[in-house]
Amino acid sequence: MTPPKQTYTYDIRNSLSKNLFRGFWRMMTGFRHYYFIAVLMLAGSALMNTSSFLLVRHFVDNILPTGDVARLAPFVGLGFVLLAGGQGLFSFLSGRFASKTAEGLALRLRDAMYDHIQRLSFTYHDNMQTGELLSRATSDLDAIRRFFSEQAIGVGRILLLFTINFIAIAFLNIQLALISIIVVPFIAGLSFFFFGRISRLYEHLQEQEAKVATTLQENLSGVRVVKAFNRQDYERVKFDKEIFEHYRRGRGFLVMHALFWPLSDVLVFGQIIGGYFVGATLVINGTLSIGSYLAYVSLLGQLINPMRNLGRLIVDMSTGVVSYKRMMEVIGQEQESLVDGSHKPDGDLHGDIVFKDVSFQYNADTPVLYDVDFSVKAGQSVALLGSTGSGKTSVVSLIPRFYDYTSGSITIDGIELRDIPRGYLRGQVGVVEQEPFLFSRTIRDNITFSVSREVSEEEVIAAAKAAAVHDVIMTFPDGYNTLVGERGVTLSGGQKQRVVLARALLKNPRILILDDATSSVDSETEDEIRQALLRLMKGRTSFIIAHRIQTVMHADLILVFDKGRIVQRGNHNQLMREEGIYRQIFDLQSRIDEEVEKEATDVLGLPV
Ligand code: M5T
Ligand code: MG
Repeated sequence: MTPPKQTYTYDIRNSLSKNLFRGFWRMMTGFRHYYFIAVLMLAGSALMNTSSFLLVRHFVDNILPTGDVARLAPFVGLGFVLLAGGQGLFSFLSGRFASKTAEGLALRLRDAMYDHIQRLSFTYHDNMQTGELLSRATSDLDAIRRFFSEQAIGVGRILLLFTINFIAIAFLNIQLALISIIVVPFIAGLSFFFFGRISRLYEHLQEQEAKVATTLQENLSGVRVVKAFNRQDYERVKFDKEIFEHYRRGRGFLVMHALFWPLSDVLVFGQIIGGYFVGATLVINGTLSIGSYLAYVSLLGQLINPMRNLGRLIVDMSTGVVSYKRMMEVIGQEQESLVDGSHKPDGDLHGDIVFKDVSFQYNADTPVLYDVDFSVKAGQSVALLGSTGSGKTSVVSLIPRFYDYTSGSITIDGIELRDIPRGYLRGQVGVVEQEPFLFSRTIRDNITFSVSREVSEEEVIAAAKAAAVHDVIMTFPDGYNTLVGERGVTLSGGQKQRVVLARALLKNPRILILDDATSSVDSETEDEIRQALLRLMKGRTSFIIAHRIQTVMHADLILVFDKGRIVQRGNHNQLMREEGIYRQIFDLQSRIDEEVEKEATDVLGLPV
């Protein structure tokens, strides 16, 4: 079954409002009429219910005294049956429409929330913990669903019951009606008092819930490290601490609930007994008929019992309100626009890239790149070399606008990067990230992830061959249909890297970024990949980050980074003639290679 279309056209940010009522009202867009029908049906059901008590009165006061009971009783009986049947039908319909509203809203909210989260900026995700987002997208969202399915409709129901039954009692005796609602302001006051307290406690509880989720999530994704270092006990203590705090806060929350209920019950029962008493007095005085009293006894229950629930509902609503606020904190975050920028080139980019005095920082106080300055012509390759933490990844992550540079200028084909819409730009750039990530889907799905069109088998195989991974895949029993990840075969580090490389190559981008893409691949395979890349890279601009000289030496331009600055630039031959880091690295690596070679021939007698 395909989801309803309105799920996709709904913009969750419209529900953003400082005013809670307005927020909830906006959230109900598209569902208001169902909700309205649900309330209308409720009114029908309540009317039927109340009428049956009035029928009791009619029977006792008007029919019993005539002595004609035998003839009229069947009609009265039929009346009761019809009223009960009608009440049941209306209440069923009301429930149906209420759940349609609540579940429909929840479906749409979940979808919109997920979509919103995946459109937030890299910076936001860098700073937000996954568990925190998880708890907002699950448990907070569920509280909002309950708000609509139980609380909002419940309040409507109670207000209706209250009004209808109050009118019915007033019809019997106005004095009695007024006496019957003395307790209402007290219950309202009590609810209000508890509402504030309980919502604060619930907010603390949800904060802790997010912490527990974060701890659990991190622990699970790091389970290998935990086991490798035998730190299960340490992790358990850490988790225990969080979960105990959760227990403590949950208990406080429930105690407050538990305190509220008996207090409101005392008020409610006091009111009911007082009402019975006053009613009985009126009967004795002769102001109220027996039939009216009988009807009153039932109606009073219908009037006051819901008040008891109202208090409960108002208190429960605090959870919906807190969750709404927590969700809106995420919704209020600016999405990263994919269509901003005034310059969307027609067709593909050419690939001339110029960095001019580019500086960049992730956080306000720690600059990462200083005055990065270089240019590359379309179709050329640039290699970035440098010690760890020197800023190589940061430089290349500016190109697809994962982050925006702080000062200076970057242009592609003469257009300032900031003016090129992110969506278009990312369509032109293929990235192999430093830490390869595969989804737990089939290998084919992972490779074809980079393009949204239908892809032929030949294309997939060509990409896999270029990444030197086709033969490996063919050794798996399920070939390209092999499941990656949690269950199924988990790939080795080098295999994973090559699948990720195939994914980027299949996209056939104008600009290719390979961040340490062959670090877990042996030199022989790397050679193979390099040959394939040389063919593929023709006419594309490429950025290659690597630690091995052999990987970078063929690049048209080699940039050597140190502490966020370019300290050397040129091609291999130029750099070899200079004193500097490049030659040091070259000497070091060739010395190691020689030693290995020597060892192999001398000690093991192996030919190299
Ligand atoms: C350069 C800092 C990092 C380092 C500097 C990715 C990232 C990095 N940094 C942040 O503050 N936040 C981040 O999200 O930036 O880091 P790099 O560009 O990743 O360095 P590299 O790619 O040259 O290193 P390596 O180890 O990949 O060779 O100070 O703390
Ligand atoms: Mg890096």
